[in-house]
Amino acid sequence: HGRERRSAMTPEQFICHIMEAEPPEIYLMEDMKKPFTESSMMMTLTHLADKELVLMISWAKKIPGFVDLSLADQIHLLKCCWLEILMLGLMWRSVDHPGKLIFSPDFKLNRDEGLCVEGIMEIFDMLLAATSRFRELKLQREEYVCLKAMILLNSNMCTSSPETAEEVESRNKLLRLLDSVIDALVWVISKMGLSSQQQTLRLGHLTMLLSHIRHVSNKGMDHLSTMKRKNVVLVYDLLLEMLDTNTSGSSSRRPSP
Ligand code: AOE
Repeated sequence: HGRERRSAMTPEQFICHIMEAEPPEIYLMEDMKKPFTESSMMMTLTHLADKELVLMISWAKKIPGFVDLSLADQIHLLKCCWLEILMLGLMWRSVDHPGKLIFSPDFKLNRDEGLCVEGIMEIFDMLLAATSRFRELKLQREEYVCLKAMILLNSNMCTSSPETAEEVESRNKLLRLLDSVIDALVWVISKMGLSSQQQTLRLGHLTMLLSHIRHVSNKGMDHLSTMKRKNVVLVYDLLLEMLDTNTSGSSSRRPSP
């Protein structure tokens, strides 16, 4: 059934759907009282992330086939990759602003502003470095939406193998969905007028950047849990639960590829 569904949608149609799924920009519309303190900056970032996570759930549900996965898989995928997805979005918004992180249209930070939060500058630098790489590659919007869907659908891939028939079914759907996204990305790149070798290289460079994003996300998660221990971040209960599953113990830590 899932296979028929997949072949019923061309890569072009798939791209159309995930382009339309893109969440709107978020404005904070608070008077940002600069200079920031450690606490006010973390509060602002947390407030932003909170709003983004709500939109992220609606975004995921608009990816063709996502809601056909088991609910357990849907939740697990989002739990595994939420910070990577936020970070890729941040990189996309910042790609034309060297040296700046565009958290939202009304909340832009220079690297140096990271000085007021202990340990955040290291993360900022990694985010800025990955953003520069996307700038060098001249990342296109269509490529960006494919990469974001790939992060979501791939985040589960190396966890415990399915056991029940339902789990196997959902896993198979997931694999076919990943095929669709890869097909879509390959199609987008093929429209760019590159030689076939350059197309292959571009696909390689773009997908290799995903391992850096995973790395920065793991570092960011460590940083967030440090902040939490210091009680700097006010985390909402639902959100706190997710943070715990990603930072408590090495068993739940996904290895960097
Ligand atoms: C990156 C991109 C972005 O758009 C926003 C933010 C804000 C905070 C930033 C982070 C970022 C980059 C890395 C930073 C981090 C602050 C410290 C770290 C700079 O070094 C992220 C703030 C996140 C605070 C919320 C934490 C709880 C979220 C838990 C999620 C959860 O529980 N659920 C259930 C997820 C639901 C999935 C959709």
